[in-house]
Amino acid sequence: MMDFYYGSGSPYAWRVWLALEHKNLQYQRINLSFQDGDLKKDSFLSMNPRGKVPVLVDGEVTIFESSVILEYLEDKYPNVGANLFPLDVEARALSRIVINEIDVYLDSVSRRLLMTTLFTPKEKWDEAKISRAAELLDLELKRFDEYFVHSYEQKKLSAVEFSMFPIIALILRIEKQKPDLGFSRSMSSALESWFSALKLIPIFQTTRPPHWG
Ligand SMILES: N[C@@H](CCC(=O)N[C@@H](CS)C(=O)NCC(=O)O)C(=O)O
Repeated sequence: MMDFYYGSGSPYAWRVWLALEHKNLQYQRINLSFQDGDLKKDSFLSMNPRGKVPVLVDGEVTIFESSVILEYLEDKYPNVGANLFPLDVEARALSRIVINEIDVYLDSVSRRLLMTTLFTPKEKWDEAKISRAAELLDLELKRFDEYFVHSYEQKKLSAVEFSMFPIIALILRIEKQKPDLGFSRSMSSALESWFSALKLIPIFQTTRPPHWG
């Protein structure tokens, strides 16, 4: 049985949880507390020296970095449950490109919005910084529009959807705290249809962080 270390509300841990469910693998979920400093304890740092979730322990092997965990699960358990990546080599490379773009480009702008809003006390919010972060995020998301259309039309459920969905859910959660962000109003129809369709699928509902409501 694998041990899956996560923290509730982490979009990167959420993607791994979705993948474990999608592949129907047996695992034990270990919920760590950010507030209690669980991620900075020696026992956890010995698994991931960066002190970040998710971490997956599978027998003798310890893996961190969520996108690598997704690849590991697919490589190690290719015939268990549903696939996380297309079998075709070219299509697989295209999936990896999108996940890499999420991790490198979308991650940095979504973190910028997170840091200037949820991770800053409300009385210290700097409206100019928040608008700039929202603007950059909007621009970055537009780059994925073609993928949203394709995924929606093909009814795709793969590592790419599992990587992107938690980030969009987090952005919408930020907007709940700051409704004038207007993110849901400016969402492209491609993104909106894609997100609304995935939201109805049971694994996206059962794995949603409970404190997000
Ligand atoms: N690139 C990493 C990002 C992981 C990450 O940033 N995890 C955050 C939660 S979303 C974390 O554990 N933060 C705790 C900290 O930095 O102290 C991955 O994909 O696994």
